[in-house]
Amino acid sequence: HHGIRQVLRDLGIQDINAAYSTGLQWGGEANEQVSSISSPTDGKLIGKVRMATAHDYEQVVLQAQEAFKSWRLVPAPKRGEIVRQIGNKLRQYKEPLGKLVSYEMGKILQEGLGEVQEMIDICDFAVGLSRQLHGLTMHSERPAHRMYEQYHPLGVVGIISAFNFPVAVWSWNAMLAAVCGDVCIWKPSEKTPLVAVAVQHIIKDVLQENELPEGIFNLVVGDAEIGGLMAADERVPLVSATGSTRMGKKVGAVVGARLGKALLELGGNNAIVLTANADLDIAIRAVLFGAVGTAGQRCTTTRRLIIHDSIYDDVKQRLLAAYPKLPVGHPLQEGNLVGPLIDQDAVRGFTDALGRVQQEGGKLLTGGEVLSGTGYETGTYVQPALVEAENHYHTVQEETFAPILYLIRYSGDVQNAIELQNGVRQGLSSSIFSLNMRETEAFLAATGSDCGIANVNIGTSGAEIGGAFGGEKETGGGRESGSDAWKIYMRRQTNTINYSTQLPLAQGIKFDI
Ligand code: UN1
Repeated sequence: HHGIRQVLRDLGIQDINAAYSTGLQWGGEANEQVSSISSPTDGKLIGKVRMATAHDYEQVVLQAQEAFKSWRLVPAPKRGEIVRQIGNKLRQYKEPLGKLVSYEMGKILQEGLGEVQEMIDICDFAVGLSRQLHGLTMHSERPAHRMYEQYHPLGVVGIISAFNFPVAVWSWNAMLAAVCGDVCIWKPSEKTPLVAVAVQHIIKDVLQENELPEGIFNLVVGDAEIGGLMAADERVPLVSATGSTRMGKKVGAVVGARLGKALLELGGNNAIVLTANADLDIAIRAVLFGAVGTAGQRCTTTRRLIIHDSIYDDVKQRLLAAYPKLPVGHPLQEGNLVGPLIDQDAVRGFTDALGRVQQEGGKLLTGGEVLSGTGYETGTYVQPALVEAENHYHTVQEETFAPILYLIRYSGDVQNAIELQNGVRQGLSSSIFSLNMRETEAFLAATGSDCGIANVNIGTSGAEIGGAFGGEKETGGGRESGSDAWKIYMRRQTNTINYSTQLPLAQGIKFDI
């Protein structure tokens, strides 16, 4: 179907049913627990994967630790050279890999290709970074002393990734970790392991071509138990986890209890503020992409639209005109903009939330149907919903990973809109549409948006890789990808060197015997 067998062959996956579990072995082993992966787009079986056991996990950690011993000695720009080759291989495989992302996860092909592009871009970023892992030098308070800091590789980095960005978010972590001299163990979402297997194949080729151990990049396809082992494992100094706040609280607590480092990228409840001074022509386009793109399954999806009284009816009419026309259908078919939800559970989450919000007083304006009939046999396609609601409703306060957009009215000045925007437990992404600089600057000020990402005249989703990505409050506080996010993947060391014949003590302390 849609040539997916050919796609798998193009990716070098000859016999997916022979399956994979770890970075150690490619197929062959007797399978105890096998997971069948079918596409949310048409319900067809794509392949089966052997789930890793605790024993497999143990082997992978040992392999990773062994690889770290040599990888950390490779000069950082030489590590960058390996990442450059990975980026080139990804360019070569962009088309089939993007297709597989689209088919296994359900996002439209444009977004599948965009996801692979994000991987390529972070490779380029990491290559440049490999020559810029620098610390600062400080002036010592003591004569003939020098003080500086340096960054050393950290060790084994655990990466837990989510189904919605099944490969890109891993690459943000893995490519930075790699140039930093770390090795990583990747536990992809159980819902999207095949694309992870495909990526591991690509990586494996690069490592083999360079006679490097495969233990630099490891893959463990497993369930929450494997994630739990990783979180508790003192041999894994950093665990980077993307997913729900519920998952992050568990992982964060376990990592924290052993004083490990956790990089958490969790739920969002992202709002766009439309003030009376918004350019509605661009704003509506941003709202549509943010709210229904990826079928509402991005952590940066626009979930709340905070609209000024004076333009409320206009905005509502424009959205009401657009929503019923949204092309919902097979994501590999050109022209469709909204694919399926990942599975039946997600569909239940969507319909439950719509039921609950209406009980709380919300008004469903359009959409909300689970689609049926030709092309929709899987029961995973839904019509994106528009709901008039109030910010304090329990349902509005939660992140429902589905295309529901809550329209929320505000009056008075922009500070009232900011209060509503900040009035949720999550703090990932936010944006304001206004041509009035007093309003936009208020939104960006210390008393403005409390999110990790705050935009002006662009939407909440689709961040570039060059910036630090992540959010505050229940979003978990982690920052990944660009800017100086690399620092968490290294250990910082402060060095003070005395080249005098004396031993002066800091703080002027006299300690002479
Ligand atoms: C996610 O949904 O976990 O900003 C990541 C965006 C994408 C990344 C989303 N670049 O929407």
